[in-house]
Amino acid sequence: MEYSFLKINTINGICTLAISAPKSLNALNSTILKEMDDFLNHIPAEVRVLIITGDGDKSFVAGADISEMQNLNEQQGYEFGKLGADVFRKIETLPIPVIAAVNGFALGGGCELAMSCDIRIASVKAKFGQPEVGLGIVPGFSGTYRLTKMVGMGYAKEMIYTGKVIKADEALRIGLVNAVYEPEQLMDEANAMAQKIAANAPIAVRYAKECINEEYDLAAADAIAFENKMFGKCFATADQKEGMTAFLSKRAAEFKNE
Ligand code: CO8
Repeated sequence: MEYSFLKINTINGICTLAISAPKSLNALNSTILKEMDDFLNHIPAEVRVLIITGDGDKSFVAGADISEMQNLNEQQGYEFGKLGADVFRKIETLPIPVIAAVNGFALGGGCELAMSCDIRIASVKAKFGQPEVGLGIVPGFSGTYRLTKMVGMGYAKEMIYTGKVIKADEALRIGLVNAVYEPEQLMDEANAMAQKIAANAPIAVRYAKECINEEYDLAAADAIAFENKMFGKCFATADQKEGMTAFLSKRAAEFKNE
């Protein structure tokens, strides 16, 4: 599939996806969401980490496309919401880690996109918010769910009810992002983090992501049992033998994703 709104660049197993809709500050319309879905379905096996950012220097994603949503009826609104929610869930459960490099506005669906990624880092210019109630809708791409999990019910309710926009330092303070960098450093830092991840055993990283995601909504006993099962599965991989042999031999491990 040819992409009109996605810029993709893969170097040494690290793929960067930049959403590019300059006329609307990278707002997500249904074509972009379908392109993202297709892209996520066809990520090459050699990719170890995905970085998602916004094209240009002003916006990560300024939300879902308001002009597309303006005249939707209830059923169409449901379907548009589900399209975005399904794509974001695909990101959340992708078998590789996903880093959001938030370079500017991350509003509404943009904040929700960032929250579907495993890790968020931001430029000092980034701004986050869930302004949906000011448009007569609730956050529709799983924002009520993920923001509440991420920053706690009290702050999520304040952000969602007021629609207030917060700066990067406040996002850092409430735990919405892990780190804040100068704009020109952001992609270098995202790549450095991706390289650190990519140097580790790919199956172990994949299982760790699966553990964290699955265990999040489980009771303690079930969560611990799930991790125990995944821990055992690691010992069926060649990379576990390689990782431990390399350590004991005082050499660097050469993982083969096997
Ligand atoms: N949708 C469509 N167009 C947009 C959007 C958007 N979300 N955001 C910006 N644009 C367009 C503007 O209309 C403008 O177009 P034009 O040049 O043709 O007038 C262009 O981008 C540039 O924007 P501004 O002139 O407004 O730029 P400013 O620097 O003055 O302001 C802001 C930047 C603050 C980001 C401002 O554009 C803004 O407030 N945008 C809307 C932000 C917003 O409300 N986002 C949430 C949208 S709702 C949503 O995301 C719901 C997700 C769940 C959907 C569930 C489906 C049912």
